[in-house]
Amino acid sequence: MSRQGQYHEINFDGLIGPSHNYSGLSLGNIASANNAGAVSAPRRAALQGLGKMRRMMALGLPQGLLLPHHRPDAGWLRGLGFAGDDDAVLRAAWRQEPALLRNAFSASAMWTANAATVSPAPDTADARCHFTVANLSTMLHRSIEHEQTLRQLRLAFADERYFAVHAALPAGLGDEGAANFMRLGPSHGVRGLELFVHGERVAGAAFPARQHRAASAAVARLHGLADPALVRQNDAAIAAGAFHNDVVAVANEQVLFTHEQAFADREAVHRMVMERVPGAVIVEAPAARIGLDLAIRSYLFNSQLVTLPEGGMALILPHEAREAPEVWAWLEEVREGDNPITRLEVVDVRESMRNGGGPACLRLRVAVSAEAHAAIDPRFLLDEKVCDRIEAVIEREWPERIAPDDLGEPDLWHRCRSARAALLDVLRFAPGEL
Ligand code: SUG
Repeated sequence: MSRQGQYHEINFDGLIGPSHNYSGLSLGNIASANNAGAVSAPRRAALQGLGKMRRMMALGLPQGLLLPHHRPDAGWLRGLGFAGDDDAVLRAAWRQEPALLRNAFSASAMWTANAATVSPAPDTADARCHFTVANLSTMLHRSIEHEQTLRQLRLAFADERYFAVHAALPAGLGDEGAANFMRLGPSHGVRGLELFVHGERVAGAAFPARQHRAASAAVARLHGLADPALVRQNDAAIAAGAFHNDVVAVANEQVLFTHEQAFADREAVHRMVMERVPGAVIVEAPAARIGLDLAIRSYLFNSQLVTLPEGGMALILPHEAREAPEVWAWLEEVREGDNPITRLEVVDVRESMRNGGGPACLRLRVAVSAEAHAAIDPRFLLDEKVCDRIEAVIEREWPERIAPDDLGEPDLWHRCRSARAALLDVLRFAPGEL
């Protein structure tokens, strides 16, 4: 097994696409429902996302990116029987089935925590880093993503000496990727405990359980994990709007940062973590101090918990957590307390937040050795110069605002297409490569 010091984590953020809008497509996602029909600001959204990536780099952390998908996806609509060239397809869909066009328009691929589940090499039977693309089959607009995600991941992580990228599971098994997955271990470079969190169908429940147990088990088998843990999410958390587990818990190395009501059997999860993770630290928000509703409104658990190069860990939190006084007071106690969290960093990702996507939703974590890092397609890795180039494209090409009725406008369709093409060009992807 590789030595632990050589391993580090790269966060691959989804760049927020030019079609970002508020269509209220996600049942069980309260922010998405509350903002349905609002006017979005794609340019501001993408700049906020890029700003977060720059903040991570300023902390000395490597940063990657995944690209917006082709939207509106006329090809998908063609598969639903609309015919002709792209404009004809989109026009007919808008006239006959506007709900389908809204699905084909979604920029939801930005939330790359849902792109795939990733098991780093120290955990897997063949000592390669394994990815399984998430099928996202519970939500129609998200079920469109997996083909383009697979293409990107197979390109970025093409080197089969280090990486294995599995296609999405069959649609009947709901799989939402790393948003329902945590890895705990003394460091990124030694075998860890991989914890898969699923929901169960509950009669009469208002919201769906998006991650199915059988899907988690299949991913664990595909990745060749020795002893994965399959843990049930608390029904009350799903009912309160925690449509993914990463809305109520996040882990990094030996630390589990969680809400008291995240899991169906809290004691069993805590016991397992303490037994199986050397030096484990559980930082838990008591429900009496931070109720589930407040946790979900402020998204404090949808923060990125990252190891800092100088030692210690930082929580990368959304502004909404800073603005809730009870939440911030508790977070300050955590920072001062006896645990590895030494820094609280607040980022503005409000445009994404209004669709239920906080800092942690916007990134896919990939822990790699130095050699595996060097084998990643460099076009998916960022430095300040590349960020500058991306920023210029966003400023020039991304729409400033999208109102609900704009989705039927050919000008917007063309603009979304040409903006993405300009981005791919600047990042040196050949036309048709993605
Ligand atoms: O799947 N929102 C996303 C938010 C995903 C958040 N990801 C994590 N928790 N990791 C979702 O519900 C809203 C789209 C709309 O309503 O237009 C949306 O898809």
